[in-house]
Amino acid sequence: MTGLFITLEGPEGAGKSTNREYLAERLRAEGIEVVLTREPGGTPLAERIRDVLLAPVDEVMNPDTELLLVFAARAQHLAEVIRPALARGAVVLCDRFTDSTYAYQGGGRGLSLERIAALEAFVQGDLRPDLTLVFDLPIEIGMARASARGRLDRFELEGRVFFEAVRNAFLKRAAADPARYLLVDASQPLAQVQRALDALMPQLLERHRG
Ligand code: T5A
Repeated sequence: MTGLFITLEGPEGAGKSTNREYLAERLRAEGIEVVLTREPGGTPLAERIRDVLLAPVDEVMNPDTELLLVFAARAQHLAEVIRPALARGAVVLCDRFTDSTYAYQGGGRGLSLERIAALEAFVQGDLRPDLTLVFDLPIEIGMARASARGRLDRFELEGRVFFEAVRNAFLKRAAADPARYLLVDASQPLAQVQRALDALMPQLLERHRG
């Protein structure tokens, strides 16, 4: 048995958390150890960095500061949670990972993709997700779902141009590597989205068996 690293990505309110729980239930029913985690965050220290990243404050956060905080949290998360879980043979289901950095800090903020790639290599070495599910939907549907939850975080306060750039960055990454990415139409009713995940189960079980 081998560990399997699966990330769930997409714009705000796309259903990543909801579907992460669903996949976890399906995998656990097969007797597989599943580690559910998220970024930024996943450890007490990384969750403190998350609070800094998400809390709206008067001082504008410099985009480089934002980028470095995201990778600082990731370094902690990898060392404390992700690498040990994969070494035990668990399936790690992570709500957002480095594709979000390419989409938000690269696409949204306009930071250099080469700079992001350099930090990715520094923090992750050659570790990349085995599979990335990109939940895609029009911006207005995702924002309506996210807003229904109440107070908006620092990213959710951005405007339409920012979110279009984020969405396009995810789509571009998914199109460039179809072997690693699976695009899911997240604008469909939840039952239909979950049918697409059901269809993925045989492949996941086979890959986990190695
Ligand atoms: N960030 C993160 C960066 O900028 N750089 C990085 O490197 C990283 C890792 C994190 C923020 O940090 C930024 C990006 C983010 O802005 P977050 O809370 O993890 O924030 O991300 P959000 O996208 O804000 O999380 P959300 O909870 O809003 O979205 P989810 O998890 O995609 O959506 P979910 O599952 O909570 O669903 C939202 C609502 O929609 C319903 C659900 O029941 C729920 O009420 N829903 C559906 N309704 C109808 N049909 C469907 N198909 C539905 N699917 C879900």
